[in-house]
Amino acid sequence: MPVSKSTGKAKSIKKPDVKVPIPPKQKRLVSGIKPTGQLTLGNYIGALKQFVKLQDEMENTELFIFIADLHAITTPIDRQELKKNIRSIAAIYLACGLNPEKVNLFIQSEVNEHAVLGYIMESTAYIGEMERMTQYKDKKQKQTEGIRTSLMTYPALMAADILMYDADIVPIGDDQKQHLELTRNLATRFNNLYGDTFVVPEGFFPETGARIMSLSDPTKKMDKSNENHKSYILLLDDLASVRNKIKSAVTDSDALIKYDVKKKPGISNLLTIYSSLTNEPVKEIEQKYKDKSYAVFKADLAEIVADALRPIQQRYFEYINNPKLDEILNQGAERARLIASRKIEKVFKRLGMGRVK
Ligand code: ATP
Ligand code: LTN
Repeated sequence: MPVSKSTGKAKSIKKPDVKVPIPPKQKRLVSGIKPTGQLTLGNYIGALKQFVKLQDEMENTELFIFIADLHAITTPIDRQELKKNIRSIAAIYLACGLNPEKVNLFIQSEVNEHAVLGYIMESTAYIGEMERMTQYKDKKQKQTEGIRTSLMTYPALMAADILMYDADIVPIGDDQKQHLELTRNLATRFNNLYGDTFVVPEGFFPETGARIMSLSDPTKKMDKSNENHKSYILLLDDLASVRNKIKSAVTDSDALIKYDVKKKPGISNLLTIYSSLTNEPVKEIEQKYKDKSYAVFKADLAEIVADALRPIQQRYFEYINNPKLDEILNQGAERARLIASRKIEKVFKRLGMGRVK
């Protein structure tokens, strides 16, 4: 600092009269996918495609996208399969167009703080809230014995995943709405109890395709954990079987190509897939196929799906055995750990835990 010759005191510098623009606060986007199986077309349309779009469209936003392997052990899973799924999903993320320059891509279990904050969220949530979760009730029904405690408490871990990074925005499919609402409640409750700590996040739901349905039972969600292989399309399915699955998708008997989820769930689901992959509005697709048969519509859709998957599959094989994939995951985990460790320190302080001052 300059010093006055006469008084020896520090001279204050007159600031130039120019307004320096304050840079907008960086936003954060967080989302994850469970490595419980190979990814489906539902995951692609409802999640991956949205991540890529958001990465390209959102300015001033840092993305945290992770493979939620801690969530994958809420139900039994073979260790070799889990290992394979984790790597495969990471490669698919990149193959679908996630750019590691813009996105922190990492594996959840490599950032220990997730489990710690998950426990703290369990200590913020009430049992009644957990028991009310629709996904828990559905999944519990599918198992007869050995239902794991974490199947019920898992929304607390999901809340931790989101709140850890002060996420402003969380892109998710329709089925995760209830979990996000719970996350918002837990953040607010914690803030009220212990002082402002967490950002209350907003969900982001795709306009079309938030819920792609099963091809064999269009009243149920297309789900990679389903036992019927014809009910879903995997992103890595060979293209001949992709075409077959589309062609044998369940539709009704009146051959009218019209969107009506209640009366015609099968064809409505196929229209949604068509519209999500081509960006054509459903109304225009209905018009285009006004006088055409289901068979013609399905044959065209089969090609559209195959065309969408072909480049993804090509890029997938470039990544899967490439050490570059590990570099990207290391880099992502490092950045995530930095933010997560700071957050946990703050949370411990708020709670009066340990010796943090
Ligand atoms: P599981 O069958 O093990 O419950 P899942 O596919 O429902 O798995 P994730 O793989 O964790 O769950 O889902 C990742 C993202 O993909 C979530 O945002 C979820 O909402 C979205 N998603 C999953 N299935 C569909 C679907 N059929 N339609 C649209 N989005 C989906
Ligand atoms: N619960 C989600 C996966 C998931 C997630 C998250 C999504 C785990 N943690 C955080 C968004 C943000 C699912 O089952 N699809």
